[in-house]
Amino acid sequence: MKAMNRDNFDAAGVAEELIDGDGAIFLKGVFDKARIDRARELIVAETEADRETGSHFNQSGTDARLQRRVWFTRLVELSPDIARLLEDPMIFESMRAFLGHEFVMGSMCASRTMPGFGGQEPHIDYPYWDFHRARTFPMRTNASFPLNGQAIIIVDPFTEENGATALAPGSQKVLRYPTKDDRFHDRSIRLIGEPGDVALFFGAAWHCAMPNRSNSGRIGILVEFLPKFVKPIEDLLTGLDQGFRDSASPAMRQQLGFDYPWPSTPPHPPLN
Ligand SMILES: O=C(O)CCC(=O)C(=O)O
Ligand SMILES: [Fe+2]
Repeated sequence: MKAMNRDNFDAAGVAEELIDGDGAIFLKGVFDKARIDRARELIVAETEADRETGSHFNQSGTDARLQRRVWFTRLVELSPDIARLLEDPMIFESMRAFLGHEFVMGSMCASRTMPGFGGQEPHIDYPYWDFHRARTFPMRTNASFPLNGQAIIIVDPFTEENGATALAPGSQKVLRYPTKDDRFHDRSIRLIGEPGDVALFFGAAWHCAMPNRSNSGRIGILVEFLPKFVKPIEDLLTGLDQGFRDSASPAMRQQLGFDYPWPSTPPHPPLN
């Protein structure tokens, strides 16, 4: 899998790799360790309790309790700086190139898989997450243009042992929900990375969180990006801290959907 850092970063190159290449790329050393450590401490404290926090693609009821999630408005309450990781220019410019200049964020959660977590089923992400019911999508829906971009901000080191995400390179090219016959585990690679690295991928690529066989948690911050016209899965605005909302930067306002409100009128006068 390809990787870039701030010195050789090229947004068009990222977008090309996501659609025509492996479907995934690593951005190395995006965030410094101190900033990630501060986020980590808050997320660890928040996920100590054994309760179900709305995870999905799990293979058993026990796993749902071992994949603990902290959702966007709560992350903002814990620390606006965690939400502001989304403003990083490498992530922002990559998604502008990939999903259009007015792309939005559809979901952001910290996900901590606990020791003993069994791993997710191989899947594709929203809006394709129920593509096993392909008939509920428009005819000829395919992956010739993207309706999703994913980021995993790595908080704990992602290792084979603790369940680093598995992903099948190139699988994004044929839009299909993976089945047992696809032998996902024979053809997947692992997203091994260090705190502060960011894995970007096209959610049409088959992937899943893997079993956590270590004796500590594995935290990643999972972000879903969407073109401006796709409905986000998470309610990002109800209960969102008013101060955060009022002081949001242009990059944050765009990602919260303020540049493309609903209900709406056409944003530009019709051409004569
Ligand atoms: O946590 C991971 O490694 C991947 C999570 C994921 O793919 C999902 O929840 O959709
Ligand atoms: Fe996923």
